[in-house]
Amino acid sequence: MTEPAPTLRRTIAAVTLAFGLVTACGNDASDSAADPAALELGVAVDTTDHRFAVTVVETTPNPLQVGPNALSIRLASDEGAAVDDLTVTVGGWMAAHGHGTNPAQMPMVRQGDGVYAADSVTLFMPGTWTLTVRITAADGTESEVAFDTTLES
Ligand SMILES: [Cu+2]
Repeated sequence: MTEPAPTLRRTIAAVTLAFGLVTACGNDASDSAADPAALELGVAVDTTDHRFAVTVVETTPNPLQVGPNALSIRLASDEGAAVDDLTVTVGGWMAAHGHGTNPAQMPMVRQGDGVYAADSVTLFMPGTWTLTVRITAADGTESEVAFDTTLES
């Protein structure tokens, strides 16, 4: 038995290392791939104007599915206080296909304690949807936040 030449040993070591990295990444990818359409729950995301913090409370089902979905969110001021006097809508858009939900935006109904809910957001095909929550404050100003989600067929 002859030992592999030093260069070959280095190559083997490099390949083993690379394979290990790929495997580690692959595990991460498959973890998220298991829930391709799951929105991150309980994490506050600022509206683009930083006026409100928007937290997805729950989706039904979770992950989201092709077809009707229920969605609830909590809206807070930038100081963290629940805000209940807002007009809120949600809609979906598929940028890759240039079409959206019908209607484009649908109302989210006030539940109290800053929570607003829509019970039938119909995402009618697999692929990546951008869900946009549009918030109209009592003074008429509009704020927006968007969440991307990819639905499998
Ligand atoms: Cu589409």
